[in-house]
Amino acid sequence: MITGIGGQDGSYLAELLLDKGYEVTGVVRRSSAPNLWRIEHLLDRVSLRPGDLLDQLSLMRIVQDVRPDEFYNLAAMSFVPASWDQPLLTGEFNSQGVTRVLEAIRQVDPGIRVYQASSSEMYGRVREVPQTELTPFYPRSPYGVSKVFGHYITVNYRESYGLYACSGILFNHESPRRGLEFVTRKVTDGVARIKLGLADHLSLGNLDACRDWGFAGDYVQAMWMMLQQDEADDYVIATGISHSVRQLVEAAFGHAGLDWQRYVRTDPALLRPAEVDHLIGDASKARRVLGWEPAVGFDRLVSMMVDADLARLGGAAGRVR
Ligand code: NAP
Ligand code: G4F
Repeated sequence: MITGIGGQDGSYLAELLLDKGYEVTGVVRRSSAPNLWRIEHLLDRVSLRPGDLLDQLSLMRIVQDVRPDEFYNLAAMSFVPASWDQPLLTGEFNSQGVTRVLEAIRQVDPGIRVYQASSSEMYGRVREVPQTELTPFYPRSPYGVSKVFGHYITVNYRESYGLYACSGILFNHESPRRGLEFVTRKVTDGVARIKLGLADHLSLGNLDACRDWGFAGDYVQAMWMMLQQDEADDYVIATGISHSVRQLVEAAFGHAGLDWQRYVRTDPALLRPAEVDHLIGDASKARRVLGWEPAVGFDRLVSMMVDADLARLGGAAGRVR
């Protein structure tokens, strides 16, 4: 069972589990216009159930009906800037939503294994470089704060009730299916638009921020591996290599044969009230215990995303012309 199956990670995880022969159920919240474009190619192979992290009864009912072996809680309000606009709702989804999931599992069938999608945003103003499972948290946004609660309530249900509950502390991971509001996809989409004559500039915020960017397809493998161990535990998942937004921009424009300095503008309105300056993860524990290794590096990730946006918009540009 996957909450957030229609999101970036949910779509890759559903593919991975189907390939392994799993029956996959996705939990999707009701919407007047369903947002299932990432899993359109899977719709005949997964079953979808209506449910919402805000609604305890819907979660209890789905868990009771389906009785999954593994529950991946990926649903969240995942865009950091939006968490300053809606801090209470962010907490309802990302903090209490996790408690609702854990409580549904505890009450219906405490034998269900559960994965919680925790985040490197919890490290915020980092206390240690690189960050490990033991590095103290110092979140810098309502999103980061909400994820710290989600992490600790997962640990707490494991320790209080013996649930097999894992918290994956994942560093940024991207793909052609990333939402257009996140910086990697905003850049690769912007590059494609400029290259195809659909735009003449790209506005960005802080170019100095550094992130440890990996490929989402690699990271969902780690989620699955965490639920296949003898004992539940928490793991950092990261590449161990960090790049600045400026380096991301150089790589993406360079891949399309463009000089980024001619097209990129900085807009102070895109700066955050409090920034996370530099994230870099140490995934030694995941390597040692799970045998997990990322396969896709930064340059291949960026070129894959630029190529995908060029292919997607190439048709649109042709139609516009
Ligand atoms: P995403 O693309 O934004 O997907 C989030 C999903 O959650 C969407 O399918 C969304 O459905 C669903 N959702 C939101 N609120 C919900 C609710 N109240 N009830 C049910 N479903 C709800 O995010 P992602 O990048 O795949 O990330 C997956 C998880 O990993 C998130 O928890 C995120 O915070 C965490 N994480 C991500 C990264 C990363 O770099 N991608 C790193 C660390 C942690 P709608 O279509 O209805 O909005
Ligand atoms: O791509 P971002 O919006 O991702 P951010 O804030 O690191 O959060 C993502 O990764 C987290 C894991 O660490 C997840 F938990 C979270 O759900 C999400 O997936 O921004 C990355 C960096 C920031 O420092 C931001 O200030 O890029 C900088 N940036 C510069 N210009 C920009 C922009 N970010 C966005 N979104 N848009 C810009 O124009």
